[in-house]
Formats: sequence, structure tokens, C-alpha cells
Amino acid sequence: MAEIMGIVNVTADSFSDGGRFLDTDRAIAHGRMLRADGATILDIGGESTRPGAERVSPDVEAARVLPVVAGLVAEGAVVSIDTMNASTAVSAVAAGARIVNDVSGGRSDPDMLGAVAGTDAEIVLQHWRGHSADMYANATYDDVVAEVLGELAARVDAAVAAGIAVERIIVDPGIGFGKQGAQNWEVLRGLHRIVGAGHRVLVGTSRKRFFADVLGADADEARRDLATAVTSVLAAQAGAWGVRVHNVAATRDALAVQRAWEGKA
Ligand code: PMM
Repeated sequence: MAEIMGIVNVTADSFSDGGRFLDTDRAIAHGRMLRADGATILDIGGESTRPGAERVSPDVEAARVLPVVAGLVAEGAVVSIDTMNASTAVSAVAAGARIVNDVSGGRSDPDMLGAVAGTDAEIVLQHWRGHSADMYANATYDDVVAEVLGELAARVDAAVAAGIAVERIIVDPGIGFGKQGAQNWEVLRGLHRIVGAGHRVLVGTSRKRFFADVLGADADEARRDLATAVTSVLAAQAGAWGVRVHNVAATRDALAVQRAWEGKA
């Protein structure tokens, strides 16, 4: 069964939850609910990566996320820390996080890969071509799947060279990161090729802008959650190790249907 990574954003301007879970207690309560809904991992982030979002300092980020990491770890959750900062990653692992999820694949902070190498955490290396402020400036590809594959392989090589065992590495094609509408669909269509590279693959489509291509630009959260559950099933079918979602219950049910279909229920 695919891992379901539930999103706990402790930010003021996330893609979609509008900072509703800004304070520690509410973020912990949200994480608790996602676990009850079936999340096998909770991904805690304190910096929005929404296109155009401004960066926050590592100190502000750490102050937002560390109490939430500690609180959810204390309840037995498997926690992932969504950060591009080595200092936040190391503090979060010290507080019990088991996975470092770096959307920049270790490119934003030159200390990240070495810092993670010094821990026993796993790491998600996402495909990324630059910060949110100019997210789409480099969104030009001849063959988006081949280029994502090649660039992810280079990040895996860099991580291994920094001392991270290959078994600790998870890759992510970075839906919505440096990719325009149709390019995201092309990546998803080629997901089996990315899985074929042999690493565990995480896929994050949840509520993302590219759904506007099929749902229209003003589809509400419920419709985008349904679309997310469908892409999560298709990702699992293509061999993804895990999916990263806001609405865990919807994706849990969709994955259960898929397992029944495959005779594995
Ligand atoms: N997407 C966002 C943030 N972190 N991490 C991984 N590994 N993969 C993703 O696709 C991803 C991510 C942006 O979404 P949000 O701001 O709605 O959480």
C-alpha cells in the first residue's frame, strides 16, 4: 500500500489552506486528525513554496515547525520535515523527524546534504529549478520526463557523494515546481519511467494549479481533492512509493478501492 503523507502547513500563505493552522496547537490537532484519517507520514512545513511566495528566515521557520514536530512525534507519528534549510532539518531530526523533505533536492542550501548525511534520517530529493519567486523562468524542456530523470539522478549522485546511503533516498518529480500545466501531465504520464530508475518515488499533486486544466480555474477544494485522489491512485498504479496530500481521507478511500480492484483489499 502506498504511503499517504498528510500535509501539515504551519505557514501564513500556503497554496491552499490559507494559514488556517498557523499556531502550534491547531497544527498538532490537524496532524492528529490526518493520522486518524489514515496518514502514515505527516509532512510538516513552515515555509510556503507557492509560486511567488516570499522566503522566511530559517529562525522563523524553525520556531514555527519544531514544536509541531515534537508534539506529533510524542504522539507516535512518523514525521517528515518539509524544509530547504539544513539548520531546520537537523533540529527537526533531533526533535524526532525521520524524513527530510527538501523540495530543492539539496540545491537551495549547500549544507543540506552533508547535514542530513550526519543523521540517520531519510531524504526526499525533489526536482526543482529555482525558488518560488521565479518558479517558471526555467520551465522550458525538450523532453520533460528525460530531463527530470537526469536532473534527479544528478541530485541522487550528489547526495550519495555527501555520504547519504542510496537506500535512504526518495525522489519526487516536483509537480508544479518549474513546470507549466501540460508539462505536469507529461511528467505524470511518464511516472513509470521515473519509478523505473529504482528509487522510491513520492508524488505531490494535491490541490495544485495544474488541475485547472481539467477542472477550470475556480474549482473549489472539494473538487480539487477528488481530482487529487484520482491522481494519487494513478500514481500508485504507476509504482509510486507514496503520495503527499491535504485530504488524507479522500486519498485513503481511493487507494482502498484500487487495492480491492487489484484483489489486495
Ligand atoms: N509540494 C509542495 C510542498 N512540498 N514536497 C514534496 N516532496 N513534493 C511536493 O509536490 C511538494 C512538497 C507545495 O504544496 P503545498 O504548499 O500545498 O503544501
